Amino acid sequence: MSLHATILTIFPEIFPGFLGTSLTGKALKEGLWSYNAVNIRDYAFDKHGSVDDTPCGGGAGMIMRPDVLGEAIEHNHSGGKIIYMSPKGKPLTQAKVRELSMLDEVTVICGRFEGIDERVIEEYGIEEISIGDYVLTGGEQAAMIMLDAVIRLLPGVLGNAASTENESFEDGLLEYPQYTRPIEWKGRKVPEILLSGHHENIAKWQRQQALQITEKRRPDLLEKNT
Ligand code: 4H4
Repeated sequence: MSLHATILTIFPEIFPGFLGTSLTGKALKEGLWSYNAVNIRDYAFDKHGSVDDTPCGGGAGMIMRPDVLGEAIEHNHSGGKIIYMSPKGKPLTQAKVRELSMLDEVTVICGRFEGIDERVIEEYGIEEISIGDYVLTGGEQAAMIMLDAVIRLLPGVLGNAASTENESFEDGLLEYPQYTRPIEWKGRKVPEILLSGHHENIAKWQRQQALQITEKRRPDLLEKNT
């Protein structure tokens, strides 16, 4: 099973970007995922390639036109979920990443300016997703971050060495602290329990550490799991 991403953007040249390197780049070469970056400007109606206009009712910035974006969607979307990257969207979580990693195809709209005309979201039943409570210059950055997390979970990408069971969020908690050699570094030793070889006690310690870190840094995650 592989994932095909249709990416609607006014900067197709940004892709694959960092997704073309390391694990995601290897997966791209191996066909574990693929993408088609579509230039929304190719669907403009005028020779200037206009894709945006001023907001009705006033306000700063420009809004992506529904007629142009709609053409780009209708000529490139072949079924499946359509996602729009936006600060107004539902926060991206590992659960959502896992859900998206099960899809065969996904269309991702990268907003620019101050966003897109609301009627596009209504017309195509688009799901808005945010990667965080801040405003970027472009949705392309957000799309690449989301795709990175999704591609990482595709079968064959991480290989057998790495497992995702205990990583942050998979069990509803932040991950426990990790250590490696040297055993002592600047007078700081690796916790003895991790050198004991007693796997049951190590697992207990790691669970306790994960609960402690989560309670301190993200108590909201604990509330969600009660
Ligand atoms: C889109 C800015 C929508 C404002 C944008 C709006 C994010 C983010 C992002 C370029 C574009 C910005 N995308 N998570 N955070 N007016 N995208 O900042 O709808 O709020 O995903 S608006």
